[in-house]
Amino acid sequence: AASFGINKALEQLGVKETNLGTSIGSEFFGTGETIASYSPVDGVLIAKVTSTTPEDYEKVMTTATKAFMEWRTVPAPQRGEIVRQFGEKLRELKEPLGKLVSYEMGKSYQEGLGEVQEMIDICDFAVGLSRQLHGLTMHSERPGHRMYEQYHPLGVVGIISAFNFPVAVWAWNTALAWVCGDVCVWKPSEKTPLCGIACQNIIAEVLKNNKLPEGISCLINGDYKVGELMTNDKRIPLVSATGSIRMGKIVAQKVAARLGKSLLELGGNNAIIVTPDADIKMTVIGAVFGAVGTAGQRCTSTRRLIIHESIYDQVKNAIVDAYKQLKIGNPLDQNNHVGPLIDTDAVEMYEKALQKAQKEGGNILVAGGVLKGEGYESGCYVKPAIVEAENSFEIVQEETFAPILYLLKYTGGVENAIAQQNGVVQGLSSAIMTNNLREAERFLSAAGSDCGIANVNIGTSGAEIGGAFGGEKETGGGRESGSDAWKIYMRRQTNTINYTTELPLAQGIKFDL
Ligand code: UN1
Repeated sequence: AASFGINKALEQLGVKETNLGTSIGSEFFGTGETIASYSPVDGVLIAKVTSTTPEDYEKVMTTATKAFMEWRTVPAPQRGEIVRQFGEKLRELKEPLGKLVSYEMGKSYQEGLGEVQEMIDICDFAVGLSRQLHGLTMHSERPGHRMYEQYHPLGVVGIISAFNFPVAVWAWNTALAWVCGDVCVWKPSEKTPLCGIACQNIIAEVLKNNKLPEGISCLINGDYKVGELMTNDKRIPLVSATGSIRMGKIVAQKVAARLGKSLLELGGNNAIIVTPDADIKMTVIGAVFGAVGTAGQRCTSTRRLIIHESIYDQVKNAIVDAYKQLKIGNPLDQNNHVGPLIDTDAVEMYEKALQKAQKEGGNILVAGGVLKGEGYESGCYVKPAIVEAENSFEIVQEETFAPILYLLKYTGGVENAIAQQNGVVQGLSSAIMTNNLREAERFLSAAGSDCGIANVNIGTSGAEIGGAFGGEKETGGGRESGSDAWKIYMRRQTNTINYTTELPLAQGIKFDL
C-alpha cells in the first residue's frame, strides 16, 4: 500500500488501521465483527472496519430521529450552506478521496477523481436547489379561498449503496436529502467500507464546525443483515438502495410491507444501437469506454451493441482493433485503461458468463481470461472480452458485472434494433449512434427506447448529475440526482385556506344546519 501515495491519502482522510464502523457525525463506536477491506489492485489488506450491531443501530436511530426534529426547522437555504461547505471540503480532498476510491474499488484514478467530481457537482446543484424547493399555487373553486402546496422534510433517509460507485451515490442522495431537511443513515457496500469512513469523516467535520446535531449524517456497516435493520424500520420513511435486481426485489417488498417508500437503482443491460448512418469513430470510443470503463462494473456499462448488418463487419473490426490497444493493470498507473474487478468472486462470475455464452452458441471474438503474474497478484484482473451472440441467449439477458461486450446484429429498419434493445428485463440506459434524424427521433419517441436514459451519439455511461438518473422495469423505477428527483426526499402537503366568514363546501355540496 506504500506506492502511489496511498498511505498519505489514508492519513489525509482519517482512515486508520482499524476503524470503528458505526458513527453519528464525528462520534465513532461499534463492537461488531470486523470487516477487512482488501484492495483488488494488489490484494493487500488496506484496513479494517467494525460492523454495526443491532444495539449500535438503535443508538444511531435514536440520535438520528432527534437530529431530524432540529434539522427540519433550519431554513432550507441555511441547510444549503452546509452542503456548500461540504462541497468545499470535497474540493480540498478530491485527490486523496479519488485515490482511495481507485485503490479500494479498483477503478482508474481518473475515474476515481471523476466520481469525486460528481459529488462536488451534486453539492453545487443542491445548494441552488435549497432556494428552489418549489410547490405550485392553485386557484380554489370557492370564493375567498386559496390553495397551495408545500414540500416538507421527510425524516430519516436510509441509504444502501453499492461498491462500484462507493462515494458518489451516497452524495447524490445525501446532498439532496440534507437540503430537503432530512437526516441520513448510510450503509456502504461491505466491499468498500473505507470509502464510507472517509466520507463520514469529511461531513462530520463540517457538522461539528457548524455546531449542528451530528445525527444529520450517520454511518452503519455490515452485510445485508445490517441493511435489513433499515428496510424493516418504520422510523425510516424512505430507503434508497443501489445494487442488484435480486437485492432490490427484497428491499422493495420489505419496505412496501410497512408502506414505506423505496428509491431503487438496480441493474442495467444497456445497449448502443449502431445504424448505417452512425459515425464509426464516435461509435468506437463510446462503445469501448462504455464496455471496459470501470472494468464493466457500472450499472450504465455498455453490455450490448446492436449493429446493422450493412456495417456489422466494419464496426466489429474497428472495435476488435481498439481492444488490442487496451492496457490492463494497476488503475493508479495512468497508462492503464482497465483495472481489476472488485474481488475474486466477481472474476468467477465473469468466467462463468463467458463459458455460458460459448455454450449457448456465442462466438468469442476477443478472448477473455484471468491475468496472472507480476502486477496481477490480487487475482482480480481480467481481459475485456467480446462475444458475437443473440439477444435471446440467457446470458445476454443478464447483467454480468464485468467487461463482456455482446455484439448483436439487426436487419431492416431501426424499429428492429429498438425491439432488441427493449427486449430485456432491465431498463436503465440506452443509446443510438446515427446522423439520421428520423432514426434518432424514433428512438426517443414513445415507441422508442423504454429506458430511463436514452442518448443520441453518446454512449450509455457517464450520465451528468443534472438529469434525473435511474431506469424502468426491473431497474427499479427510482430517480436520483438532478431534475426534480429531490421530490422523493420530501413529503408533499396540499393546503387550502379560507379567508371569509362563510364555510362553502367543495363540489357545491349543500349542508345546512
Ligand atoms: C452506477 O453505475 O451505479 O452514468 C452509476 C454513469 C455514472 C453513474 C453510474 N454517472 O455512468
